Order: sequence, then C-alpha cells, then structure tokens
Amino acid sequence: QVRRAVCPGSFDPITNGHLDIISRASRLYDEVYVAVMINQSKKGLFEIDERIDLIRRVTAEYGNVRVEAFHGLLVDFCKQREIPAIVKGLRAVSDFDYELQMAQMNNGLSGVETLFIPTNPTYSFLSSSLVKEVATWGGDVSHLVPAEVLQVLGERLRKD
Ligand code: COD
Repeated sequence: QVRRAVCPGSFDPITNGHLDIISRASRLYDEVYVAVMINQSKKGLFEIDERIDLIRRVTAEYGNVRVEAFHGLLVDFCKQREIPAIVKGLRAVSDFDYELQMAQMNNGLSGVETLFIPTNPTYSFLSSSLVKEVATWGGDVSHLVPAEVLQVLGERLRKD
C-alpha cells in the first residue's frame, strides 16, 4: 500500500515556508502531491502554469513529489487519486481557527484526515502575500524564497 498525502495551497509564489512543509511531508509519505488549487475569484501575481513550474523545479530533489493544478474541491482531488491525508503547516494560533474549520469540513465531506506540521519558527511570519508586498517595494526577500522564485519575482515586478 503506497502512503500518499497532499499539500494544497495557492503557492503564489511558493516560499521557504511552503517548501519546509513539503520537504518534511516527503520524508513521512511515499508520495506527496502538491495541489495548486485554482481560485477564479483571486487573480494572482503568477499564472497557474508558472507556479507549477517553480514548484516542480524546487521540489525535484525530493524525488517523490508530484505537482498538479486542480479546479474544484480539495476532497475531490483526494478522492480521484486515493489520497487519505492532507498535510498543512501551522504558523500561529491565527491560522488555527480557519484551518480547523476546513479540516472538519473536509473530514465531514469525505473522511479525509488533515495533519498539521508546526512551522519552522524561522518562517512563522512568512506568507506569499507579504513576500510580494516587500519585494514590490524593493525589500530583500532572498532569505524567504528559493533562488528560482527570487529571480522570477524580480523580473515580474520590474516589468509591471
Ligand atoms: N510555514 C508553514 N506552512 C506554511 C507557511 C509557512 N510560512 N505558509 C503557508 N504554509 C502552508 C499552510 O499549511 C497553508 O495552508 C499552505 O501552506 C498553503 O498556503 P497558501 O497561502 O499558498 O494557500 P491558501 O491558504 O490560499 O490555501 C487554501 C486552500 C487552497 C488550501 C483552500 O482554500 C482549499 O482547499 N481550496 C480548495 C476548495 C475547497 O476545497 N474548499 C473547501 C475547503 S473546506
């Protein structure tokens, strides 16, 4: 029996905080799916294909990570791929309320379990939106995102 889990998110773009959770999950499970969930009401900085490409490049070294986009409910992504577990990072108590609601909703919908990994304290304040904001105004985010992301972030923000 192959043990599978999914790390879902928007990943606009992937940060070192996401990557920390994905790499830790990849040591616990045989196969880890990274699901880039498409939210049409939230236009991101990066296209879905760009986000996927970046995630693939920075997770290639783990060897057991698959990256896919999905439009729909996370529980349906899980059902279609026989994934029994969702792995999420918890940054602070402020994450907990909403994460608990989603975990309970997802479990009620399909029986899928959610497991939380406490964030590496180095990244407990880190989010994709803060990275974008700081980078927009020329702040240094080189310690917060992988080098591949830093490069495209710089190109993108210079263009706009
Ligand atoms: N340290 C550790 N973990 C982190 C960090 C950090 N610094 N930053 C983010 N994470 C982890 C968290 O677990 C977070 O949940 C995940 O990475 C993704 O983060 P984001 O910001 O890219 O993604 P979100 O919060 O926009 O993702 C929300 C989902 C897309 C997972 C959610 O909306 C969803 O499941 N949508 C699909 C539709 C659905 O099924 N809806 C019903 C839900 S009950």
